[in-house]
Amino acid sequence: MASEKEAALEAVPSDGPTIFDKIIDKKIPSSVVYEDDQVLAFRDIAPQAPVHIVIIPKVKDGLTRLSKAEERHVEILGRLLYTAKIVAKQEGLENGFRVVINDGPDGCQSVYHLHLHVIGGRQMNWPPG
Ligand code: IU
Repeated sequence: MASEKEAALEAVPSDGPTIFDKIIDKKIPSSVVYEDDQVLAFRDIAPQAPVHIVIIPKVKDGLTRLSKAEERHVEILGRLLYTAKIVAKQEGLENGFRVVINDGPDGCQSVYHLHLHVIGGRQMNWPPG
């Protein structure tokens, strides 16, 4: 399996469907930890920490990456961030956690459907790699 960095560098930024559409449609299995009418949160298939959850909007609406965000996306962006808080609490991350959004090749984005990573359960470092 390619490393996350390799996958990101090989990924072609596009507006087309991604694997996350299949996860939303339950066409491929995922370990869902939270779901409502707007967002879905599931365990990352390649966790970088004891807790690693991916949060996505159910409707992409052009939001392939953060740099494509427009005014109409403000509400869903807030909803995604608030979901990070809900999920972190649910996972028992009382001592803190990290929220990450990778954007584009330099940001190491491999799936072009905007998503937040909630990472926790261990001491984080700074600066990130
Ligand atoms: P990135 O920010 O685009 O690099 O994050 C994509 C994440 O999606 C990455 O951490 C993958 O491990 C994760 N993922 C997944 O959870 N399930 C999948 O089927 C695929 C990727 I493909």
